[in-house]
Amino acid sequence: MSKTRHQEEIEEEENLFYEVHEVVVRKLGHVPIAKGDFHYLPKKVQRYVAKWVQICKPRAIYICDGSQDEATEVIHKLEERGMLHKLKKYQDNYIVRTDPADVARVESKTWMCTEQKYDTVPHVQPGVVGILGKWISPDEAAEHLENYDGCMAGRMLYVIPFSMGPIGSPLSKIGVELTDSNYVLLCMRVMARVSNDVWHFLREGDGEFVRCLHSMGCPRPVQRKTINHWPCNPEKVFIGHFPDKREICSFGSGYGGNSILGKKCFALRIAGCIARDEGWLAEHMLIMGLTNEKTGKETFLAAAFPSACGKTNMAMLTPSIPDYTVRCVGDDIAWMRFDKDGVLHGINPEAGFFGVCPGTNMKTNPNAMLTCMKNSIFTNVAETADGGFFWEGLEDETDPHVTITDWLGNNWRRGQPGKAAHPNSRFTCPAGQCPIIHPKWEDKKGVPISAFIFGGRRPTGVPLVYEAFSWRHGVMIGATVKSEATAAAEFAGKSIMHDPMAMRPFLGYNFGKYLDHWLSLEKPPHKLPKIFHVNWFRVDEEGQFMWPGFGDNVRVLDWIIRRCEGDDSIAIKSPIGYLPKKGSINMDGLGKINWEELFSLPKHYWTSDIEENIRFLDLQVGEDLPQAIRDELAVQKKRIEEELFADDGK
Ligand code: OXD
Ligand code: MN
Repeated sequence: MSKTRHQEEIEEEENLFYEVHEVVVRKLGHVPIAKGDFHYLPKKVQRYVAKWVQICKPRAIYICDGSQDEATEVIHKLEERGMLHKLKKYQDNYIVRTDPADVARVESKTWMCTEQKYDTVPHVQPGVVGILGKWISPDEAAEHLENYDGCMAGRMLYVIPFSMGPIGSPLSKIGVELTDSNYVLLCMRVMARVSNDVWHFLREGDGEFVRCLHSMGCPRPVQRKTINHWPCNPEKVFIGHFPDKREICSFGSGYGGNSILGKKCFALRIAGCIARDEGWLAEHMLIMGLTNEKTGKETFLAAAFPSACGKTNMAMLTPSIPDYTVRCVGDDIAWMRFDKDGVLHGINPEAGFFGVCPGTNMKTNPNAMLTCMKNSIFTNVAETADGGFFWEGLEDETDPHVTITDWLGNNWRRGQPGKAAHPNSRFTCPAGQCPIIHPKWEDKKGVPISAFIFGGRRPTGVPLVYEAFSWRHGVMIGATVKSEATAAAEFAGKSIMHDPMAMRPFLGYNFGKYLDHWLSLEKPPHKLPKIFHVNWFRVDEEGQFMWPGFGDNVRVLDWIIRRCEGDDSIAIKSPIGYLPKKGSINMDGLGKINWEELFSLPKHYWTSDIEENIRFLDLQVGEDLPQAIRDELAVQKKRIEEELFADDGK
């Protein structure tokens, strides 16, 4: 196979480096090392750092070691500057307000850069604007990269060694992030494993690491007025991924998903490409373990939901029935590989939770609340005068007389129009603090996964739960995931959007090839997880939720687990998959639940839904759509036409 331009660039740099190593180090010599020993870094890392130091021109280099002293030093600096302050109600919790122009992932400025366009995006039908991945040519990307010239002038460059996944696990991967934002450093310390040990590991292993460059894009003296001590450059935001080079270059935004590069950029988009090449899966999934209290048997489930559908709530749910103990392995991303016996094992590559605050409270997610009582960072939340955090959903847990300052720094009164906290305000907290964190959450082998669950916010038509007939049918169900739009990205409103496999914003390569990759996993000795679809969000004619959700979702998970154990007596065949037989989900103590409505399949809904799905995939994936998925869609359409009766759904 011929080398891509990116691979050639890497090799060229490599050769050059050995020749000019001394020069590189001498050049660095103009830029003082504020902390750490540059010569101690593996050679490849030295070269990577040297390259960007020469371009970005920081005032000094700070090589992070992950120690507590390091965090204390940075926190003090930021406190002095006024960017961050302590929430004195808790232990070592801090609040940060961003520039209001920098509050979410910017999907319109997030690109994958490959030489061949169709490596990144599918062949959409003529005239169609593709929504599954965004491609940028190397030439266009090069123009954006020009913005890095001098972008760190007057600022410190932090070199952050990190591991996604437990250091040393065969399922883990190493990254090095270069950033001029100390807020990003603080968040990376929570969300990834930042440690000096990474250097040893790189030296002992294959030396491969994902290159992660981040700049706020505000060299000193600043050109743009800094708001809330939050430098950013919204006009020039660029989140570029270079899968051939295993490199990410992020510019202009300090917000989480754009800047904490271990997360969406590395652990989903770049890792997705690595997973395709190496035969594993990097997915937007939580992992949870449920132990049956009677039998002691534990089952691990991985669930994919579009952003802001309550993944964090589900990952650490408090069961409303005593039958199960739930423990959390991860709330957002799963890396999974089949072992030699064909069992799929998953790890959570992250070390922390970066959760949406509004809606989180002691009723909806007590475990998340307890996780973030210390050592956490709160971004764009409101603050109470007694040093607490506040956001929509905490009304009943907050002194009604306390004064509140909203996320913009203004006085805020309950009941006034507008939100106290930004809808995408976040807590960043160490996963290890979660009261129900699984003892194996850092197990290097990972945990065995029995089922995949897809879901979305689907107010109409979609039943509480159904099960795929087969792996292929399940992949088709995943490919047609849809949900109401979210505040986690820049979109507004409540339209239903396609979000295939809950991966739409996080796809690292052509979605048709991604489906091929999933389908290719159906081979010996792989023991494939069963696939389910759930919908906690169906509403009745009055617009009321038909299912209580939250801790009661365990009742649905119980049905799923019994299906995984092979209980055939609890399912009935329907045109869209297996549905629970009436009464097979434990509804004890729930009051009035309208089973018929909750599981109804209105013919008009499913007819237009399947037609819309076929159209969507045809327009958006075109010739790249695997034939197996086309076939699954066609037979599902036929089943809907032939087996659903018009009066089935009221
Ligand atoms: C997130 C998301 O996890 O947007 O932040 O999915
Ligand atoms: Mn997510």
